[in-house]
Amino acid sequence: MSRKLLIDIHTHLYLPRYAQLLRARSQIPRITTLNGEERLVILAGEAATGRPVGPSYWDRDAKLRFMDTHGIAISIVSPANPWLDFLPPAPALQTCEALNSDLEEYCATSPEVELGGRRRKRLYGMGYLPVVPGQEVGGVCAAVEALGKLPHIKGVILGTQGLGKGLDDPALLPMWESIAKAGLVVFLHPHYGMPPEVWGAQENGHVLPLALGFPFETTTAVARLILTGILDKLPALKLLLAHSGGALPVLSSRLASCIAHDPVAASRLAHDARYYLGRMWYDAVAYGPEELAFVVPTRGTDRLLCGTDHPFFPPLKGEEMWMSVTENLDAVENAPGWSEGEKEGVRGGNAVELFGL
Ligand code: 5CU
Repeated sequence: MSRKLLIDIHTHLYLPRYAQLLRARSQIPRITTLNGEERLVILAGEAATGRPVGPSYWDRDAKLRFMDTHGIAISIVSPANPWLDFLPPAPALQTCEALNSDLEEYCATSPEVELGGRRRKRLYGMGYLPVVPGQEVGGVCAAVEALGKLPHIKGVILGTQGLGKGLDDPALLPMWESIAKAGLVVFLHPHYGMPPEVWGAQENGHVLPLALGFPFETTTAVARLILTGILDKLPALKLLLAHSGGALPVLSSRLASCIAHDPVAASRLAHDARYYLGRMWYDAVAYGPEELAFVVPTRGTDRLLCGTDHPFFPPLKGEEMWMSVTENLDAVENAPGWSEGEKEGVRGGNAVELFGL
């Protein structure tokens, strides 16, 4: 494994206050107890027994140990799904403020590391937004403004439900404007996948919702967002896409061509769809060098950044090194035709640039 600078921009947590919230619930999302063991149940269609959950989700020392084991110098942590999506508007606002304050504290009191001759924290964060059905967009903008004042918060994590009508809802324009103004990175992340019935009756565990449902959700949400023309209106908006942008890199020319053949959609955009995809950033959580190569031709390696998806995908046999991490690092190492400098950028340099570390 490389000993060069490694920064993890896709790594999650449930803050202790959030875990408590899930423990108090009797419906999904929830943390329940089965035979004395805590279990996490968050996905639609997931068995009521869920999967094991423990300190790797909320304990900062566990996060730092994981980072040390895998040679990660700095992590930009983001709350794991489903964020505040299930709360009514007023509790979402209050909980958002409290959790973002917890997240700032979590990062501000983390150990330091030297980076380019300067001392840096090992943990920075991307915070919550109270984007839930029925919320006034003004409340969301106020949360963005508050986040922009927290010194260790570098962005926001955003799901796809919006205020109930998705991210292409015109009512969200003030939110995008305030995020761009605050200079925060938007980490777009899936949660809902596809309707459970598309996966059929055979029991396949989490395989299909995670392998296909998550990336398809991102693909659809981002295509819809592009089609609003938001990136023409807000050139400063920084969008970072989870799981290497889902299917978008491989569908980009098809999307561009379908738009070019549709007078209504085409008239809304100043550029070809590939231009907008080239304006976004992508995590390198694709698990294979060939798949990373799909992301690169139009995007360039300077828009790819390493991620682990910790604490999800733990090793089944408790191995110290997580396969979900080493597979992604090997993919960068073996990406066809990349120079050493480009690989170093993907491992850490591009994150320094994007997040202003
Ligand atoms: O394994 C999972 O369910 C997940 C999840 O919910 N969120 C995520 O980011 N990765 C894996």
